[in-house]
Amino acid sequence: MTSLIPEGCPIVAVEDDRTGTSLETLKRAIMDNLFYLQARFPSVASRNDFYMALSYTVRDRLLQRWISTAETYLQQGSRTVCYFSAEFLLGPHLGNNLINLGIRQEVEEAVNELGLDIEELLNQEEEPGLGNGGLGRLAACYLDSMATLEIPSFGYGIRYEFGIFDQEIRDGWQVEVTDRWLRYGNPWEIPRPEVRMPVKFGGHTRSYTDSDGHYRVIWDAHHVVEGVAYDTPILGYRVNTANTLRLWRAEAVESFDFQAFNTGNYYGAVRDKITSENITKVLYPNDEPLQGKELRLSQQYFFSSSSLQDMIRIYLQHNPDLSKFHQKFTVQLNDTHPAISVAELMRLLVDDHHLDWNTAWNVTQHTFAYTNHTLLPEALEKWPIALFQYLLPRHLEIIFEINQRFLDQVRLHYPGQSDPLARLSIIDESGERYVRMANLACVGSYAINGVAALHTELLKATVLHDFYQLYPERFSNKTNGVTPRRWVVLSNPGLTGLISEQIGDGWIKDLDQLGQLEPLANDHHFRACWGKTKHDNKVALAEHIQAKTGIIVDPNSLFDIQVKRIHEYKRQHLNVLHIITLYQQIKDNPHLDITPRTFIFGGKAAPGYFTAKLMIKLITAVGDVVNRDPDVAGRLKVVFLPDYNVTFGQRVYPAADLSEQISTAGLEASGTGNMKFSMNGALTIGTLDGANVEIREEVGAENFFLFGLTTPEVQALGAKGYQPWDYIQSNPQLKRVLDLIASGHFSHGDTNLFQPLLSGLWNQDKYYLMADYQSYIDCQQQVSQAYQNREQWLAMSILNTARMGKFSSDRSIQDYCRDIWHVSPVIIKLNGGYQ
Ligand code: Z15
Repeated sequence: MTSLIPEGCPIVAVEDDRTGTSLETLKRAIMDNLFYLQARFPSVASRNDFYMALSYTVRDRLLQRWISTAETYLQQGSRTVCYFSAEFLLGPHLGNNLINLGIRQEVEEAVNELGLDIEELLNQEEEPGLGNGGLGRLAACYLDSMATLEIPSFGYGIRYEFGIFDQEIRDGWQVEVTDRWLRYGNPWEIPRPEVRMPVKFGGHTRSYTDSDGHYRVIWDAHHVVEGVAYDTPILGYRVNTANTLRLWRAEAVESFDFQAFNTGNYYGAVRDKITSENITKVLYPNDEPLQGKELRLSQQYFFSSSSLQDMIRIYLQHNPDLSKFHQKFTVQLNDTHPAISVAELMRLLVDDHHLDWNTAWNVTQHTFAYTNHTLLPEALEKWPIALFQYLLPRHLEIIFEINQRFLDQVRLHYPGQSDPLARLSIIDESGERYVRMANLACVGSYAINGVAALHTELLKATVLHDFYQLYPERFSNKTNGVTPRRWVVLSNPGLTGLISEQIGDGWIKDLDQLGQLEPLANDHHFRACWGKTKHDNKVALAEHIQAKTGIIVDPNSLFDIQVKRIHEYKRQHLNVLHIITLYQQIKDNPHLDITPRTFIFGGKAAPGYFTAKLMIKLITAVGDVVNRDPDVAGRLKVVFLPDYNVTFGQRVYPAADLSEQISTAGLEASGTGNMKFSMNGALTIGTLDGANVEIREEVGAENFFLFGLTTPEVQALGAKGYQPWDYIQSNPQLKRVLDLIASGHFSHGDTNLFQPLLSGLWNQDKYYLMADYQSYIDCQQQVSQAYQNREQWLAMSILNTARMGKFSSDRSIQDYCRDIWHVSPVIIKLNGGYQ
């Protein structure tokens, strides 16, 4: 191994202050960083100064591993996975890095001795909210697992200056506030101002034939932006592997024909700078997006191009021959957001590096693999041809060429048939012409996968059916998973201690070992300990709720929780119909013996999604009435916790008794919150949708509360002509619930407020709430009864956790490595500080 230290240079003992973990060293390092990085002394230092000093201290201990990792990958030329994602919803770093380094205890002591409180410092961190929901959080769990499994890998994405908005609730309505997460600095990122990639936009193409007779295309862009790299180390759990998440920030290139374009036009030049830097300003706040905006396509192209150029640069340092690029790198496309990469890699190889088309196509096609995350038709991305022509003229030509060659193949497969051709074409020509990004991704990838068994089957049967007919061998399922490090060890230390006392701590890296808990489900003493842990977590959440909302909740009540993006297909309003049903039962009979429940909601609505915002208003409005009604006498409480994010998720999953996973069957691709709840011992009430199907298979039908129509039943009902009215008319209880909302009971007499929601349910009820209502209510009744039998409930809770091994993201990543990526672990040896 080559040393970074020049020959003969004495190695001084500095490594101890940067790498050591003894109490004294940690204390000294924190104070040193406070002085020399924050320029503060203790009596004037703010809590944030101490947070920064501590974070730099922890970061130093990562850097040693990070550098060894980079050196080892470089030397071994290891085959590497690049995970391309427009979103990485990481959550706070500090706590996670302490866990993965294994120095949580030592640091807590050091901090105490300095007169500080570790919890306060942990709470100081602004989480990087560089994602909307499930898709971005999945990417973050996968980075954790790839590092823990010692897989050579990079994450590539966008460094948004403003991540997902902060949500405030005013008068029961969502209000969006800018997320200024970088305001006080980010100690976890390392800017790499020397790693910059030019990214072109707009303009025109021209062609010529070079002296060797090759046809060449030149793209004369209208303007150029530079992608600048910002790196964040991603440490695995108790290993030396620290991989890199490289996020790109857009900067203006002032030199670009500055004179010609801007002579005497200083303002114009500065305006151009602003336009360039706009590209990475803000995350589009739509989960399952509905919007096709120019800036969004610019973001997608910007990070795809920067990342591919970076990979080519790295590759060429050691391998001259780009025709073997796909042997060193594989790229996972997280949804179609980076699918423009297919055309961009072709452009880079053909136009910039002069590979012939067929060789370039062979490389491209063997580089990419595509994950689909949704079946919702409105979420399948397509871009108007005119926008493409204007923004990415060369890519449009390349896409036409790819399409022509592809359709020639298809014609051989379907002689004389035009329908399959029209459906498979990358260009939608049924009306205004569009580029279909999912089609581009399928044509340009060697592997295509869905994110849960049911989802993959539905993909093959519906949205990607034609591609499945053509390329069955490309399709496979990779059921999602979540990292037990963040979602159990970090967020639920009580449960972690209890489990490890019984079965050791091997489960943290091998979650199937939780199976050893199964016999303990029958152990009365263990059940009691399990129950106490849950209760402690509920008390902690109750305190948090009171601090944030002023609402007092009873930790002995059943904590019934639904946290996720607000969307009609996820059916938070079905949950509300249950609450109102119980409320009416109490009003009819105030002495009714019911299981006390606390209903907790959290989640953001896309700012332009009116119905979702109205659903939030409905939840808060029902809460306002129910929480105050003396007849209810505290037996029902409804809480909407503002600003649901990763940090709050960490408080919520450990405290849940019941997990609400109630989407219309066939619409939630997988879900991952469902897994976090079960791992922490919550029982699920759910439909046969997404990963719920597999969760129920694993935990056993007797430990899962199932209700609702199945996917085929939903489809059949839709086909025969669904009439929500039939269900309302024949169900007086349901009708009363709807009428109570309509009467203005929850809106100070305003009978208009909730009309848009109600008329949606009466008229089309796109998500089948009316059809599933009674089944849901009956199932909730079983939940209430089951909760009364505490011993039985605890046994079911233990079995849920014990049987969650499959849903570790380590299992998902092993599946990807084995079936798609064909990469293997590379063990990193530590070489001390500088060596
Ligand atoms: C998103 O968060 C998901 C799908 C999408 O197409 C977009 Cl744009 C965002 C979610 C799915 O809704 C969810 O079911 C799945 O668990 C998650 O992706 C990760 O696969």
